[in-house]
Parts: sequence; structure tokens; C-alpha cells
Amino acid sequence: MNSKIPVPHQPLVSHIYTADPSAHVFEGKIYIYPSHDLEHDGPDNDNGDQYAMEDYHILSLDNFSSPVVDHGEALHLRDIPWASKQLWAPDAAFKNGIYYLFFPARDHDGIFRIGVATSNSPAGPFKAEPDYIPGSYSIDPAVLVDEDDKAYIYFGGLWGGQLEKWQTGTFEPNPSELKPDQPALGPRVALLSEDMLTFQQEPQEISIIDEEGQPILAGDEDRRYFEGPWVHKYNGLYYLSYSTGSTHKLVYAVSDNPLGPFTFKGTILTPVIGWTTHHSIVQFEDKWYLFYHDSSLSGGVNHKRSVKYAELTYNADGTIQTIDPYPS
Ligand code: FUB
Repeated sequence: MNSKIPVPHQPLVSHIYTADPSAHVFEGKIYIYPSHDLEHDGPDNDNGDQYAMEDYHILSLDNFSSPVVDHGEALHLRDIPWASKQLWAPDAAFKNGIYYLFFPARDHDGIFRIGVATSNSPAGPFKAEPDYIPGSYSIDPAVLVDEDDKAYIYFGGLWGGQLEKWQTGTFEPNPSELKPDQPALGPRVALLSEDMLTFQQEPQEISIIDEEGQPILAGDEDRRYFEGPWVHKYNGLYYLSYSTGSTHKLVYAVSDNPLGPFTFKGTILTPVIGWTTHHSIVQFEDKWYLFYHDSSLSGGVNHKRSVKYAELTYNADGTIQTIDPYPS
């Protein structure tokens, strides 16, 4: 289905609700892998029950002057043997001549896991592997295929995303709460196997530090990691960006190593309408773009979100200029 020409800070499509956009340039076009938000009147809580998504639609645009195309259903919950509900934020990667869709969902025990599906086309349809990635947990996978062809998967989200329940390495349904002066939990990273279907190593925690080398603390809600990791490379450095959750910002930290530690730098996007904020950053031709979402189209309903985009600008020192989602 074809839609309108994209306008910065406006919903890319309005015939469905979309969120959590992971944008990539594949085959010379921009492909966007979003969540597909459903309309329902169910409960809205910190467990994330309102995010009851059941399938994925992939969007694409030839460039920023051409209409957005919705390629239809690319993968449905019914075709994922290990998953029971909640198809949350996905990402895609290309390697070995194959397109891979990485996605989180709850397994049949209600535990979030990360699965993979494959396709010959960036637009899908995708076929899911029969089981989730062994050793995977929590949500929001983001994959970086580096220049040396090594592929890293970053993931993890607090609260509904269950990351704090994995502090001991096994699933703990009622973990003790982190104290505000303890180091915050970091996202996880693992090297993917050559075939992209398993972890080559046990996931490790990423450390996010301040300019003095001190860990960002759990009580520092303006800077601590919450969910939605994204890693991109700019001028040879790795930029880890993420949502601060309860303070609703997109922020970033920088490292010379894909495994970190990452040094906190600043804010990319100020809060949007709706509780969640989630994004990706991609270069297309000679410009950089932020893809993000908000709930303005639904009048602020948290689980009815729309994907948008804005141009992203670096300063000469490599820092990123903060974007206002509602410029006058
Ligand atoms: O869309 C469901 C969840 O909301 C995502 O996985 C989080 O990042 C947040 O955007």
C-alpha cells in the first residue's frame, strides 16, 4: 500500500499505528522495521500489557521525496512456534546474502526472548526459526554489522522488558530493587554467530560511564539506560543511543569499542507525546536521519504510536545536536 510523501516530524503512515522504527538502507532504499501497534481498550500498566502487538509490517521509501510503501504483513505471531504474545521492537540486518529480522516476544512461560526470522527480500515475508535464540532474554534487539563483518546484537529493557529480572544470569521473577546509588543496569551485547542464528558468546553487560569515568547510577534517571538500544558508527566511533524511560529522553554515549565502555554525551531527542520513546539513526546519501515515534496521531494514547523522522546534525566535535520533536 502506498502512502504520502514523508514530511519531517509528521507520521510516516496513518492507516496503521507504528512504533519503534529501526531504519536501514538496503538495496539503495530506506527500509523501516517498526512495531505494529494495535487498537484495543485493554489495561495500560508498567508491565507493558498495552503493547499487545501481533505482527510486523515493513515500510520503505526510495528517498525522502517518494511515497512511503507499506509492504503488508511480513511476519505474524501465529507463525512463530515459540512465541505467545507481544511482538515488540524489531531490527533487521543483512549478511550472507540473507535478510534477518530480530524480534522480541514472550515465550509460552511469559518470559521475553529474542527470535530470528529470515527472508531473501528486505521487505519480507520473513520465516521464523522454530525456537528463540538460545540464551536470549529481554527485549529491543538492535544489530550492528561492523565493517569487519562481525555482527553484534544489543538488547535489554527494564520493567515490562524484564531486564532487571536477569541480574543473576537466570530469570528471577521478584528481584530486589537497585538502590539509587548503585550503578545502573546496562544493555547487553553479544557477538552473533556467522549464520546470525545464535550467540557466539554469553551476552555481556555494557558499562555506561560519565566524563569522569564513573558509572551512571540507577537513580540518575535523566541518563541511565532504560530500553531501546541503537548503535551506529560515525567517524570511526561507536554511538550507543537509548531511551531513559521514566524521563522520556533519547540520549547517547560514545566509545571506540563496540563492547564499550561508552561515555555519556547528551540528549538526542527531548520527550515526545506518549510514555515511550524509541528510535534509530541511519545515514542516507550524505545526510543522517533520526527515526522515532510519538502518540500525537492518537491524541496521546501510549500504545497507539506513529513513526516519524527528522534530520540529525553532528557538531564538528562529533556531538549530536538535540532535536525538538515539535519545532515551531
Ligand atoms: O513497543 C513496545 C515497547 O515499547 C518497546 O519494545 C520499547 O522499546 C517501547 O517502545
